Amino acid sequence: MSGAMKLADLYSAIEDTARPLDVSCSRDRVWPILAAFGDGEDALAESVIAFRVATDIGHDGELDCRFTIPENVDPYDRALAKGLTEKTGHPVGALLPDVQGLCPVDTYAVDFGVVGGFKKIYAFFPPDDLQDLSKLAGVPSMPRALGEHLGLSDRYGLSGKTGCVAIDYPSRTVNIYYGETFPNGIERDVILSMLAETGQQAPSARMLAFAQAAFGIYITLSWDSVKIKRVCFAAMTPDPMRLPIPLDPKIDRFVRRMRDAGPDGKFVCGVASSPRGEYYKLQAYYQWRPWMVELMAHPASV
Ligand code: GPP
Ligand code: MG
Repeated sequence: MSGAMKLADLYSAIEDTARPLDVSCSRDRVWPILAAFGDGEDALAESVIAFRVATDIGHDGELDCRFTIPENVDPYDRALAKGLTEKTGHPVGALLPDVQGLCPVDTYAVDFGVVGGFKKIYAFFPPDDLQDLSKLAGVPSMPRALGEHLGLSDRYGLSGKTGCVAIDYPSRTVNIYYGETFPNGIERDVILSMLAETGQQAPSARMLAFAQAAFGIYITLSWDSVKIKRVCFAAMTPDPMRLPIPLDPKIDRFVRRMRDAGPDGKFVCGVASSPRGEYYKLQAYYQWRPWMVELMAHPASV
């Protein structure tokens, strides 16, 4: 793809994607977030950009947009400087600087809701230098839940393989993504015992079937509890319609649109267990760059 994509094109694409989802999109709200992470109209020309919807009630009426940012931008400094998030004494505010002090970061991405505004910063580690979970658990501002679950990660061979950390500022949660994990899918028994051992509800037959095709797992932690809040299984697919996922008419429209318009129909679908029950996530790439596959640790496709 050429570098011709301008911020204004991206803004139009967000509006066009939001409309059939009945998500209200305002330029005053969205533009400052796009403009915050790069200078000039071409700032995101080289970025990987994706749109995401989810099927749970908490995500209804929302469209999330996530994109990698230029190398010279520190995302948390920039988010503070542009007033996208407030300085805080909560450990969530110390986490990115702490991780940066300890681990090499290859690429950053940010996530925002068209309605809800700025949400997350993703720090991707180099694909050939995935990070030790025990090192991350030792980060002073990291939720304690990570340290509590090191044994579990060890048992599943996941400990030395953290590919990415995402920090959600308004929700005050952290996602830990395991990289280079299950290129051939995940065994049924592994899924069942992992969910049981992390205190999640038993999965539905549909979740279990979907999770077996997943290439990756990530967990969500908070500072409020030593329990793992969510466990999510992610699979890459050219066509989510093929997967056993219930899609309501709005999401169905989103998938069809992105399937026809997106770069070779690349989607990452996820199923998450959470305290409010299972839900599905559909992420469609709007602008793709081949190196994203490296950061995703060579995902298998279903
Ligand atoms: C999956 O988690 C998303 C990513 C690993 C990053 C995608 C980044 C790009 C630049 C495409 P999530 O953010 O959807 O998790 P959650 O459901 O907790 O928001
Ligand atoms: Mg997602």
